[in-house]
Amino acid sequence: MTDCLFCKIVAGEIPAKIVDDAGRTLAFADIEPQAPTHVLVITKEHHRNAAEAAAADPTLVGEIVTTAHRVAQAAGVAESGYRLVFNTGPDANQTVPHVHCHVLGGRTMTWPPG
Ligand code: DGP
Repeated sequence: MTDCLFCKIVAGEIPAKIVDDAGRTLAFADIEPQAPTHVLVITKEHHRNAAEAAAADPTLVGEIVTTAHRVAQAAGVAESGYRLVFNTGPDANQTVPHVHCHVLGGRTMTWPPG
């Protein structure tokens, strides 16, 4: 998708700190980190959100989660714990309409989220 920010990162047109590039997913550091570890895992193919990615290919969201866990392991937060977030739609404050999974770790999380 030509006007999609994350598609431009996939294409190398916008720089990002890539931390994992394997198969159909890409992981890069969030530009506005909310935790010591804050990485976004996306699909290289454009889907607007997790539900649409799952509808297109049920295995794809599993690949995102597998990548997210590998990212957490590499960051050293897999054992202490981490949070995965798929914001979907305006009430969830999804600001980039390309499926992305936030991987947050390195601090104690609170609940409920804001
Ligand atoms: P969400 O609110 O769930 O749509 O999260 C979008 C995230 O994307 C947000 O945490 C900030 C991040 N972000 C926005 N623009 C860029 C960018 O150009 N580069 C990177 N690395 N992250 C970005």
